[in-house]
Amino acid sequence: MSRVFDIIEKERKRQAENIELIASENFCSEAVQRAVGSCLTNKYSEGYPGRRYYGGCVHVDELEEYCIETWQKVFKTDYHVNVQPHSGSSANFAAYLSVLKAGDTVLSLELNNGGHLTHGSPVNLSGKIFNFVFYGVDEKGYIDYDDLRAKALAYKPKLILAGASAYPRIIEFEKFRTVCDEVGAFFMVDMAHIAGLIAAGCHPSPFGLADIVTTTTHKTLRGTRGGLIFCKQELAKKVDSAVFPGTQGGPLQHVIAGKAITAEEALLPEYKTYIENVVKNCKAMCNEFIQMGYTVVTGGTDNHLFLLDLSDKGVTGKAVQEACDEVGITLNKNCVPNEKLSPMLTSGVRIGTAAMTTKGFTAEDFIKTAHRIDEVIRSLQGK
Ligand code: DSN
Repeated sequence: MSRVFDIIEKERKRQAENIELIASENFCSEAVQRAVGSCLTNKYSEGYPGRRYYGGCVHVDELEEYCIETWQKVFKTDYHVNVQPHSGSSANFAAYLSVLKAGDTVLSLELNNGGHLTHGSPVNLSGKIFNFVFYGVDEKGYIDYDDLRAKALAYKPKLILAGASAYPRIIEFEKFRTVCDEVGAFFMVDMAHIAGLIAAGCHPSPFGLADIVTTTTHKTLRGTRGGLIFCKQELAKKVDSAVFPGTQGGPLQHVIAGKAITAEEALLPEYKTYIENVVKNCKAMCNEFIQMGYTVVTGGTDNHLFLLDLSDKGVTGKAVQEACDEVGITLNKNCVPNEKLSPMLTSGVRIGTAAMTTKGFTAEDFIKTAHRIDEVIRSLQGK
């Protein structure tokens, strides 16, 4: 047997035994894994259903159309859907290319304040091709909507982007739409982190407000790794051609099958209960840290994650991440607003409850884990 299967087995065991608190991770179902590991991986199908560059696409055409319809049901939308992006990053690039030209100005949330690498970081292609400018967060860590409007009026961006990788609060999409209308900008939402909450009705929806919505399918949506783009019907052709042939070649039909099953699962009543528990558990764990005297960015959470600001604890995010790894708790270091340390060290950690809620953790389990992390942090303070 290949050595690869030994490695997979070691990772399976790690996932089974560790407490997984990385806010962007989850455990997808056996059905999703079976679809992604299926014979569909053998099929080339460049193009779109009914318009392929290869023969033998009758079954993948049916699959891709079914996947599209099922995602429209999940978000109760008639937006056009492109299910081919290989990842969230690919989805974002195609979305940008559908409405922007090189050098155009885009307004987004900065990486250090909770944004994402593909939202214009200078080390990412997005920041090299487009002229990204940034809005910030206020002193508590909430999106500063006055700053958003001021920057929009000052820079006249062609596109304004809402969405974050490390933002614990509700994002007020209507406020973004109002600013976009005021300056004539396209409105794009990258809902990757909160897509599951939106699907379950636990976060306001961007559909009907945003021109383009991108997401991954593996975070709170709990599916296979991959990306999706939704857009208003008038942008459908532009988005499709930005994905293929603009930025990708052949779609991954085995992954599209996994995305279709992810959508089916998100339509089940038990998925809504799951997401409600994710949010309830997150509040319980976050409140326990507050009770223990920790500084939490924005003072709490409305979603599936929260950020501990450790600047007043004399430990770095990196040290806490590494010490937690040693006791079987997986989380990640994270910048906090107005970060003073480098992204390799950071003053904070990000904690999410989506994955362990899938494993059946209750609020009490998360509270116990908060105390375990506190012990780890206190042991570091003595060093
Ligand atoms: N890198 C992911 C996260 O951890 O939030 C987002 O793509």
